[in-house]
Amino acid sequence: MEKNSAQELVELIDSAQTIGFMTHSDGDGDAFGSMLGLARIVETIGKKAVIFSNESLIHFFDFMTDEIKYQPTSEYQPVDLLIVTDVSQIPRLTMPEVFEKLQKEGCKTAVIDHHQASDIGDKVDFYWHGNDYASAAEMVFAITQQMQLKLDRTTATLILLGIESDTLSLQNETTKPESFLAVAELLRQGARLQPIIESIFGGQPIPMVRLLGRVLDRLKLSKSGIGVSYITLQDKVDLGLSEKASSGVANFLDQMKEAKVVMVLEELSDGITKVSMRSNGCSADVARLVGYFGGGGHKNAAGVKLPVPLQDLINIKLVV
Ligand SMILES: [Mn+2]
Repeated sequence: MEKNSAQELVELIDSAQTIGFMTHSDGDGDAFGSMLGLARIVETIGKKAVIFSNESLIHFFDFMTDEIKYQPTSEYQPVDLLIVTDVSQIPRLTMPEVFEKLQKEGCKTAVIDHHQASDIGDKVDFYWHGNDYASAAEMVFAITQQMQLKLDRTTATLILLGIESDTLSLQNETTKPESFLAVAELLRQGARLQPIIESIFGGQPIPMVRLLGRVLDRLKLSKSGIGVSYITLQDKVDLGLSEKASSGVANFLDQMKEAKVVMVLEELSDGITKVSMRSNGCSADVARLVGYFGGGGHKNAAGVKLPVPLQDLINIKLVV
């Protein structure tokens, strides 16, 4: 009988003693949820888990920081196996240089991802491309099913948070019947839905609301339904915002009835601009579009960092 991908990954995990984990930069709920959930799973079967990251946890996880005990390392250290979750391109990793060094030192690398295909599969020892999964966290859930593991509340909640955030609480187009089944089983295993909903969808802190005000003031909507706005570095200084904000802002603008595609430009340091795109209002494939510029994501939600100053981008006149 042919092995399925979850089974193959479980065998890889079994053959390793120390396992490293990494995800994509600007980590979202699914990135952290899938990575930290899987790290806890390997710990429960007696392995040592090392989280490689130079990022702090995003506020979605505030309600569970005490139980997670997030202690990543931003330095190289040897591990037997590195598992990367929710990433389709090496440059998108939080620490691509650590990834490369690990590979050079003979560490096995495995990727589990649900983004549109890229060439990452050619560069690693194991690649599970679950493009029919709505979140990487759901793939992690499939691994726990394969292992026939009973999860603790914290692990179940981490995985559920990943699913809820990537599917906008089981509402977007990528949501499958299997997503509902996974959520049902996670709830049965003790996952806490209410604090997740509260932290992801239950209102924004005041600085974020004020930022939305500024973004709405600047919003331009073209005749064909393309909505564009932007966030400056000064906005974040004025409002005391530390996190990258364009993804949340883009999700908010995506609710506009008149907009087919929304684009939020966020000024980062060193002349870099992050572009977050959403297209839940139509069938446009924004992952394909940003793919031409080295970005990635999903059909209706994608992003890219461009080496172009914000000012140059907002001066471009939309003619569509
Ligand atoms: Mn994801």
